[in-house]
Amino acid sequence: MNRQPVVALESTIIAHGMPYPENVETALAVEQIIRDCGATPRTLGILDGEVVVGLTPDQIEQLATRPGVWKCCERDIPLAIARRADAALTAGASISVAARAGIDVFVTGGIGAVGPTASHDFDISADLPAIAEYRVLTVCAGAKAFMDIPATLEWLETHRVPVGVWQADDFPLFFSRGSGFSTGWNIPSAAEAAAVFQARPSGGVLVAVPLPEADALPEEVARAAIATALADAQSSGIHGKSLTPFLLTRIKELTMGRSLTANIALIRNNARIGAGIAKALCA
Ligand code: PSU
Ligand code: MN
Repeated sequence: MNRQPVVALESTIIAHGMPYPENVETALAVEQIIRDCGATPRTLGILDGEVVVGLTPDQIEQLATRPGVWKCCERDIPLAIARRADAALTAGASISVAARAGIDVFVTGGIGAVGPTASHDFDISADLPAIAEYRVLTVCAGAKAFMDIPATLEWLETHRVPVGVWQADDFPLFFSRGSGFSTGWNIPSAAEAAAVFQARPSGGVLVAVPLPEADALPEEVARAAIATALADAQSSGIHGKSLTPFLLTRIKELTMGRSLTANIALIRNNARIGAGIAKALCA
């Protein structure tokens, strides 16, 4: 019996990653792209303490507009359930939910990674251990340029995660394309990504897709905006889980909206590639 191709999607990008109404428009457009490619989208979130695998458009709107929606990483899920909270799931939290629901492919924008000062503050995103542990293939556009990319790739190697780059060599930098760090696996096709996932006995696979050239920010533009945003975060005392949402908002202002255009383009692109891999896994 052939299984149906399904693609899981996260909701932190909706509630905390983009402004309203672009967040809802993008979430619904991404679902439609996946349907148009012949797969079924399932956006994940928590409403009133209930884990929902496949939010309705109305529920997506609620997560985007209700006040006080949590940014929920995996360790926060039990508390969100106990408190009957509304919670958007990070990539790592979504991967854990997708694994439990038997969904093989998860599509996101950027993943959390090893932070620039991790060697003394231990700021390593919980996205990474989820990617390593759960039986899910994650499609992303890399990690933001201020993350420690070589340390992130080392972490993934230590934890035995195959990391491929879609039809390119360099691990991408979310808003821009090449980081200068090769992962050693240039993925030519959805069929090969699927075959690698199937050949791995347990745990996940990471597929990093450079965003389309036309929508990419030049690396200097992205780096300059990120540096200013990071300095602003520091002077405003922003840290921990508030940092990524703060930076995304500030970078959008500093780039006069170009970072948001890039973000929307990359998640749409990832959806198309993720749907293709989900179909290859069912072929
Ligand atoms: N990076 C982005 N955009 C995002 C996120 C990360 O460029 O929207 C979100 C994802 O949901 C990711 C989470 O799982 O932030 C990582 O948060 P942290 O860095 O606090 O682990
Ligand atoms: Mn962090």
